[in-house]
Amino acid sequence: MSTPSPVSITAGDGPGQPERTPELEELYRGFEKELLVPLWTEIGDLMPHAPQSKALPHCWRWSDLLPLAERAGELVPVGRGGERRAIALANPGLDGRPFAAPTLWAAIQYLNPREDAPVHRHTQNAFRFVVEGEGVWTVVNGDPVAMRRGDFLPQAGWNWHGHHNVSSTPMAWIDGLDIPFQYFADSTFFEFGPDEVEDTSAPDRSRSERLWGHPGLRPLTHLQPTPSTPLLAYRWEHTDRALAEQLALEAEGYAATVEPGHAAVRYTNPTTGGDVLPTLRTEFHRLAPGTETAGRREVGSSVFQVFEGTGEVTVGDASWRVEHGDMFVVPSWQQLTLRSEAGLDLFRFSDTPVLERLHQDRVEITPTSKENA
Ligand code: GTQ
Ligand code: FE2
Repeated sequence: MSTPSPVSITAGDGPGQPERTPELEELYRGFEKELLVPLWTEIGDLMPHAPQSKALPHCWRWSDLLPLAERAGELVPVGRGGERRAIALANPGLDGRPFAAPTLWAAIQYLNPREDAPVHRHTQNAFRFVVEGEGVWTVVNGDPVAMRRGDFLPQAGWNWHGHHNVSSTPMAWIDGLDIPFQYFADSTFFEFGPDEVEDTSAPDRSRSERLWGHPGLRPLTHLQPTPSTPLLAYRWEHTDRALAEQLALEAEGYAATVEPGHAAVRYTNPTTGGDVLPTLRTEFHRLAPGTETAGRREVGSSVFQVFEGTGEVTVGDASWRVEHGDMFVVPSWQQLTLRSEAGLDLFRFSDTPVLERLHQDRVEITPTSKENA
């Protein structure tokens, strides 16, 4: 008996479809046997008029994520093989795969007091964002980097890294990686390092911050651009102040925000001014109280985490009231509108650098109804 063909062709009835005759069915069975697929039965799915993401808008609540991560902290050890106590957000439109969007991995990771996540490296680009807590140092190529509330910690592909909780309290944070993109591109390599994080010191500032963390100042020993940022921590105090100053300048009569009441910054690579990582764009957005953004849709996917405040988020046909820690996904070409109540702080990451480099980026802004009226 021959193995069944993985190809299955369904005759359609729409425009441009041939008449369904026994001869046609026989032709289609011939295609299936020879592993051939005609364009005319697939064109609507493969070449839509605009992106039709299989991913769905979805919001994961911090009040659901954190208790489950805590329970995993009780039941699941961290060690060689499993590597990380990281729990990925699985988009409901993507067949249960651990992908928040077709290109993006987003996870909550959890470390108990004095626990070590073993050293490894991989081609996938990664970052951590800390919505609350402290006590973990991520050790990147031997450089221990403190992780504290509001900090953004990029970690480019192929750098050795492990995490170490030096404190007496557990800590949770979120990870973003380009795992799905590299999975579909078949570009992934992975290596184990030592089983234990070697440098368990806990310096206040990493060597990378001591070299690179001075605004507008570049060491003359490092003038070559690097594809990923050499700065391993972007501290909350800087992000917070940059956003506060944008809103203050706007209030003082300078048009310093991206739109009224909406301040935003992008984390950048100090050697290029471009994105911190080759495949991931990361930003922080702050809406002043009672602000509504214009509707925005763009090619590519993004994931947000609410840092502080409350508001209402609309993505395509979905709408949620969001608060601290909640995470939501905006699939490609779905319109996003944000409304703050008493203010809203949001961390965002997206696959935009990939799309820009391939010249597939596109953005469409729809003014809010208030401005229309
Ligand atoms: O912390 O090194 O969420 O390698 C997924 C893969 C975290 C990590 C994730 C990883 C890591
Ligand atoms: Fe990793």
